[in-house]
Amino acid sequence: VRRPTPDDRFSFGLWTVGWTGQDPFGSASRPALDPTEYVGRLAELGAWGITFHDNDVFAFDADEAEREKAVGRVKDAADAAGLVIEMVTTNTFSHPVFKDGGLTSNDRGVRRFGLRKVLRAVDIAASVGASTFVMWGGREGSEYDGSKDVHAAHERYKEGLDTVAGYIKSQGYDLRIGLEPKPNEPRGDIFLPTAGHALALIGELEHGDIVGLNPETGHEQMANLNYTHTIGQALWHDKLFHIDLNGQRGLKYDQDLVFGHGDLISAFFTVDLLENGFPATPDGPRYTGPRHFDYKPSRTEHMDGVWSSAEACMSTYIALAEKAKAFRADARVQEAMTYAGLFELAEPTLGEGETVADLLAGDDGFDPEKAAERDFGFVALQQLAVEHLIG
Ligand code: 3MF
Ligand code: MG
Ligand code: MG
Ligand code: MG
Repeated sequence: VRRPTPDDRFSFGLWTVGWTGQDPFGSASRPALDPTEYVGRLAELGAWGITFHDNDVFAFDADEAEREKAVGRVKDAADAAGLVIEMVTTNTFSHPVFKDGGLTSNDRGVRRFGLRKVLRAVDIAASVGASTFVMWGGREGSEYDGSKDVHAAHERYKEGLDTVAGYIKSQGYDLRIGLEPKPNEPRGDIFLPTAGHALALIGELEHGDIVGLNPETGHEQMANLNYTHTIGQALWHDKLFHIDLNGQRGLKYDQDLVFGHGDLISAFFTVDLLENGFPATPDGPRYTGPRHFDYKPSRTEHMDGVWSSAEACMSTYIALAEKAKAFRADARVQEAMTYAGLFELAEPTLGEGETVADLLAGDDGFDPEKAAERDFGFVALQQLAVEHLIG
């Protein structure tokens, strides 16, 4: 597999390679490096960009001068390494003040504090030239249904999101918000558990035009959903603003494995969709955003393993992109797709100018018994994908 280059637009959260291995059952297994060290190393590996939470670069209680200095250092390091800071986000989940949420806490004082923290992070995002502002409401939710007024919580979620989006517009920032759905963990149940829930909320917003999605592979899979379908539908809505690629094996805690180390066939079709469109527009694939990884280098690994796991995310993506190209270029695949009727689906069901009355008027000689005899050959098509995948 060829080496990644900035043209691939791979990016990493500082919290990914920066994860020290602390989990609910154990303490850190690796040292924490200075944020700037991760930047230089990621650039050497061929990454294009980085992303961070406010508190990945400065402490929760940092004052304004400390915040500015810390962000300036990371920005300088990114500039020196030739990396883009493509996305910034807010940590409204680690500090115990957010134990019942940031924008939807029952405590109004917490909500006002949370909103101020988010708005400050928006300023940081704009100042470092990010184009996406992600909002993952990790603590927005509950453990007990009796403890939360779900109606009011969504009113406050909408109020919070519209306040942030309205602020972005009023400041003239060139930023869009990407909501990140997740069904559970750390809350028993998190609001906006899936991309579909988030899309529905976006439809209710006053400033929904600049609010879209940042779906994560593992998060959708934790809800037993098909990630490729999720991003496919998000693209159809023109709402796929950003992605968090990683790996997950089944319905369990958020594993944040290396991309491809979960469901590999699903990862193949995710990359096929991102790279090859389906259908591509005349200008190329529909998704033009970063290829962003949100994974955790396993707790068992030394720092060397951290870097090789970051490389693994990129090289697996590149390998799958090459295989997906070869898959589509294969004449047998095109033939199997035609046989499967894949290209027929793009044709509108009603003819041009045809009314419902026209449709109801005649059966156009359609014979359901005959049509029921049709073979689609989907299994043969899937096997061609598997053959390309295992090559
Ligand atoms: C948690 C996540 C988050 C979000 C991040 C915003 C810590 O499961 O995925 O990572 O991605 O807060 O990008
Ligand atoms: Mg995850
Ligand atoms: Mg996650
Ligand atoms: Mg994520």
